[in-house]
Amino acid sequence: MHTETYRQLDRDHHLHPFTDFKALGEEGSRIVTHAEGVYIHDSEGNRILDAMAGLWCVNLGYGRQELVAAATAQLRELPYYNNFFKSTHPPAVKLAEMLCRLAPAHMNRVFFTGSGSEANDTVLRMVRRYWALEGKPDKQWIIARENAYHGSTVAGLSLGGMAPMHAQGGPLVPKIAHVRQPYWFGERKLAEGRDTSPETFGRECAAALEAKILELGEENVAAFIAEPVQGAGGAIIPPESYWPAVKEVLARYDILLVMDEVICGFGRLGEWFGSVHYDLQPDLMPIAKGLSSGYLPIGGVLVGDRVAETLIERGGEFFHGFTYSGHPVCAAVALKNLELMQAEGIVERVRDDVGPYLAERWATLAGHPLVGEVRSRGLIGALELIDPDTGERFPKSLGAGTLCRDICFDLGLVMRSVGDTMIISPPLVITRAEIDELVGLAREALDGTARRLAAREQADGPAIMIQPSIEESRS
Ligand code: PXG
Repeated sequence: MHTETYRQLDRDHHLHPFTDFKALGEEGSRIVTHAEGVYIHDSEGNRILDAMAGLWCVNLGYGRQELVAAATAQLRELPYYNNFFKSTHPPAVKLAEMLCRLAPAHMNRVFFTGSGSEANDTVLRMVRRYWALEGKPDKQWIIARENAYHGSTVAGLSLGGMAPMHAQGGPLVPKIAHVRQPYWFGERKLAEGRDTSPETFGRECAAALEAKILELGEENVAAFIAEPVQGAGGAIIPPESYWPAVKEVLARYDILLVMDEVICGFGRLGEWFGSVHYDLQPDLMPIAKGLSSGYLPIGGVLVGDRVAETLIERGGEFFHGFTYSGHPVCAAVALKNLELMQAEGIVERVRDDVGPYLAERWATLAGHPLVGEVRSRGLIGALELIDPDTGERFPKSLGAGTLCRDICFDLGLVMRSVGDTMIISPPLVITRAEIDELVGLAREALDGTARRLAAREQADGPAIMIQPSIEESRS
């Protein structure tokens, strides 16, 4: 079919996730047809470096025939059976065992789901159930963070802290509170215009968590949920003081720690889990995305011994599960994905080789006049766009981030914008040469963005009204 035919059918029949349906209908979709390694290809013949690994998930890169073979073999053997009613199948069992081997030593159980959102629904059910079984049914409050993303189901949306999402989804799940995020550049430096050090700010954010626990009453608080590094919120890498200070706070109170590893899990930060990178011992870890390198949908919750033992010994039946919990084909692909990551030393490669290399190359963008801050950790990176004349954000109406994102696409690079924060999260198999290409394209895109913004300002205000982007519906 021709590109225009696809566009027309897409416009007529397809409602896209996180999309202004009308605006996209007018603009038309990009049709991605195939992919290999770190590159995607579209129906108009463009080859584009996918510096987002799809949606933070294609960790092993595109086109891995071993994953295709694992799926095909499993489809032939047993395309579907469930894990309900005292049944299971080899792929689910083998994947569970392997995951628990890779997870921190105190995590020896996994509950499978079909996605990260379902994983966080499971988290919500599990933590409240845990405390009820412990004889503390009042411990129901879950503390999350502002601007967090934990998924799009009602529980995921409620745990998340994105105000525009909350405005559409209510009423939300009760007894979820949000505390401030450790986003020094956006919150402290720009929004508040103060220059407290990142380390002080990190400790202040941990103190805000403690204040919230005291306000709600420890006897009413079930858990704190957070990502090691906030992904969708804008690749927010907390100040070094943040996690140690949060650990100190949590040690004073009896509440569970849930680390959302949907993005940071499976090598993104140079360890199997972001929690290991930050030396955290969570009670629960929701996982998805990189678990199967995105080849098939699968997620889950890794459960620490403390919670698992209570659920097993005292819980009776847990009335929760999904038709596709531990789907055999998804599980077979996830297992093969983890085996390949292990055999090829992908996690160590991120930690010792491409992670430090990206950090070094990415940091060279700091000198660009549009860039107010550069940060990276493992294979996550961000650039904060600012107006060089004021050192502040550009007026929202200029849509600087969206403009930069669109210029990236035209140059052959997928780089996301979250407001005016540009973010990357490339496949973990990216080579040094491809990192050079990525950084070169990002620099070109920044130059192009600067030129276009200057032209607009000269034309006395925004000449072109920019369509609200998918990303901006969240920021
Ligand atoms: N937790 C985190 C930390 C996530 O990033 C989810 C849970 C939900 O997972 P599912 O599989 O239900 O989507 C996510 C998902 C983006 C973007 O544009 C990010 C996600 C999903 C879609 C888009 O950054 N993260």
